Amino acid sequence: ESRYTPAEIEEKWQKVWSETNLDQTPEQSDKPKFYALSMFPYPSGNLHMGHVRVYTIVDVIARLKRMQGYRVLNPMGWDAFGLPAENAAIERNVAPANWTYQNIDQMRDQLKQLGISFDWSKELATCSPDYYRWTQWIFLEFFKAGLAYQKEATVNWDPIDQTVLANEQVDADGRSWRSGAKVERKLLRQWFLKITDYAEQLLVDLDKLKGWPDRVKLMQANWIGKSTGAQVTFTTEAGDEIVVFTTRPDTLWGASFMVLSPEHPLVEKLTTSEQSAAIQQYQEAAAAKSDLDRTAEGQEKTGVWTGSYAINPVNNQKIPIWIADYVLMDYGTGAIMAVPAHDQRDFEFAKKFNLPIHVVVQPADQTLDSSTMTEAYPGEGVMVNSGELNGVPAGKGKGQSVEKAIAFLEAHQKGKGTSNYRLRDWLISRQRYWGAPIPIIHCPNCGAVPVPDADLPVKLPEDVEFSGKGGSPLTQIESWLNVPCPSCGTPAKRETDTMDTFIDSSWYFLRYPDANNDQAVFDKAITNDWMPVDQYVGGIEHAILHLLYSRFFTKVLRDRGLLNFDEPFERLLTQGMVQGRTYKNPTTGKYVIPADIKDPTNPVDPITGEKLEIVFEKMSKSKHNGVAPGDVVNKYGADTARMFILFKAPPEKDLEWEDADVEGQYRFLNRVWRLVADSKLNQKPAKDLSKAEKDLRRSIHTAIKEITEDLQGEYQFNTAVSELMKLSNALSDCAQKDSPVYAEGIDALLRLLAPFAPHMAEELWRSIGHSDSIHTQSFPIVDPGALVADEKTIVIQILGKTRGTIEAATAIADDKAALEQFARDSEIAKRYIDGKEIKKVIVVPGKLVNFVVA
Ligand code: ANZ
Ligand code: ZN
Repeated sequence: ESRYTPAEIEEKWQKVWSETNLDQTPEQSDKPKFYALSMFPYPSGNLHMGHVRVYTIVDVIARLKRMQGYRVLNPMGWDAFGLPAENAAIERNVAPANWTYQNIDQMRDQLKQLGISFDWSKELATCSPDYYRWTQWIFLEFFKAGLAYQKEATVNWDPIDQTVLANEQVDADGRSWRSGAKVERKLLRQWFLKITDYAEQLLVDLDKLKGWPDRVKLMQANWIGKSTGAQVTFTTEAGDEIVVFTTRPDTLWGASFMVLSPEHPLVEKLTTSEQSAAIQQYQEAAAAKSDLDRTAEGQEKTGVWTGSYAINPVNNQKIPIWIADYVLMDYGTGAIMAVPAHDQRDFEFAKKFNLPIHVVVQPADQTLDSSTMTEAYPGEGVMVNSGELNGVPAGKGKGQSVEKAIAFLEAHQKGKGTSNYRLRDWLISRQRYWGAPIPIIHCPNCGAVPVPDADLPVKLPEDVEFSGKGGSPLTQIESWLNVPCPSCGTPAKRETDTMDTFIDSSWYFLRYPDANNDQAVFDKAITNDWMPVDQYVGGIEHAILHLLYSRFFTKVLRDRGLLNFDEPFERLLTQGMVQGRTYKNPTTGKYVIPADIKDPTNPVDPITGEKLEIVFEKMSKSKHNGVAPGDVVNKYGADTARMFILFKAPPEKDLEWEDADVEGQYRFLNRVWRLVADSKLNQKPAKDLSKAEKDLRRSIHTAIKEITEDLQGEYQFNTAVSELMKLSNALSDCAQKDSPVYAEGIDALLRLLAPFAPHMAEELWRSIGHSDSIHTQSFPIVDPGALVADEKTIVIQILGKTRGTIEAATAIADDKAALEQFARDSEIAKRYIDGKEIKKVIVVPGKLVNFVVA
């Protein structure tokens, strides 16, 4: 009898599949299309279990859909620009391109070992000029649409190395990763994409995403952060207008001072000479703080009076104008009306600087008194001290104070209803080398001029030195930097910033369908045919930025006439983490290396002897709980690794890596192997089925039904694997291995197994005499007729004691009276009742008949 040798058969079939182009994307046809997409990895050099999980999930879906008659696109690529390559260059003097491509080669091999059915002919790497040429082209589309612009923004500046740092290069103490210098903030002119123009669409279209997890949609909505309210115009004593954004225009009668952001353009004009020194000092201090520090809750409030006053437009009260850092310049209008009675930040500010507090909302259950309040009251109530708003219920909704206040403002031309978004424009400039160069030439006459199409890509120069000092290497290569202006010919300079790598990943899914096009970003007909992605699979860590940016790009390219759909990803599955077992010392919090533990059933600290805690946490080096995919594949084979990952937890849930369960799946595959390998199957048509054959057929089609349902939409792989195990048990238990029904069962088992354990399914499929790949076969379809039992087994009891079973036709078994009669007439009943008097008969239709005799 042959043995299951995964190492041999997996390599063998991977080779055959690749040689026969099994995974190649089919041409356009009338078959329905299915675009399966997994988030492409960063080529760090090593595949980890998280990768194995995503790509296994996407592979099962792709294989299933192929068998269900779809033409499937299942592509793979590399998110290959970014900081680690550049850090490697600085630390180890290897060129970022070499480092990256070596890593890609290594990871591609590891992926191939898993038997994922990617169409490798569509492989792309975002760092390749064939790809970033089009990233640059798309940037210019944004530029031409007025959606890419420059403005000043702060960066992290390392004063020792004289270079800009990415946030990841600044440690928790605010020091540079390399020089250790205290990082400063510096203003630089940088590029932005105007995502705010699409804020409303990005919010509203979330409703179209029926196949997305609610929590991801909620995170996106919160990130966009729409607030509705009003803009109110105040006038200063000198006659200047200050517009504020407020979500509570109804509290306008309670506004007792104004606060401007320290960066507000009117501050200089409003500042009196007495206040000027204090204001200037405050502005400098605020500039050094991050937005997060400025707005953190519970922060001691600080601020300075400008010396000027404004007039409250509804009650003509003279109110002082202050500046304070808790008001941000880039939210709303950069100025607020302060209502200390009903806004906590304003309350704290008023208390600190002794500013007046006016109550304008009275709650039902208490009476607020501004002199005794200890915090703001933001809740519901009734409007008071508010002119014609008095008596109106406070809050939003028809006929309530906010709507009334807006109507009042509009009627008196003091303001208007409006909304505001927390979403900011996207800062895409990076002062780094390893990214797509922004294709702009700065000309002293013409300003920012796009690089002409014919000159794309603007290639990254290759002989570059990486010192980590003195700014991006691109600023130092004169031959690359200096070019004539494309429009007037004057000596000009290239833009030296490269693009945020999130740009690369905001459109890669549009490129895959036509990945090798060297004439255009993609062929519109091809990409519009394949898009939108039918199933996207990836990590929850991308719930906000990557998905939002991809949605934004899709909408802009649609508006540029390239795409004919609104949303890129129809369905989204966010897979859970893979967690490993850790041994943690509860007192020190340290993780002990598993090899140092003598008795795993009673783990103790090898040094202190303390009892260790066993907890499952995300796999990582520092916790010594990683499991290398290669090790598992070498020991058990890819099919077992895949089966375990799919079986252990539903795909959205975290998965605890347990060697015992891996073993369990290995044993299961071995059972399947013994069941099928070398079996002689009766391929004759089945007729006149025996009871046992009918039962087996019912098991077969129940498995088909359950698995098909488990894989429809929700992708319950774990329960599908359980069904496979049940079916395999039913087949092993079958006494009639020469029955055509048994052959039908083996056929179904292999087809059902094929998406999960593709190598084994292929090997066994061929071993029972097929010459075509199982992966080109159809997925089994349930025969509803096989599911209905035409007989049921009924237990016969006498005085509650089981005496035997009888087979009753379903129609009889399910009918109480008929079943009783049928049971009375049975041989078993007659034998045990043996003429005694029947006092009572308990009948459970479909199951049991119990005779109570004297
Ligand atoms: C008066 C008021 C009274 C406010 C009240 C709130 C409660 P969200 O929901 O986050 O949009 N605000 C406006 N612009 C600001 C800025 N640039 N920096 C800091 N705070 C700003 O919050 C909107 C509210 O935050 C606005 O409504 C404003 O305070 C403040 F009982 O105006 B409110
Ligand atoms: Zn010019």
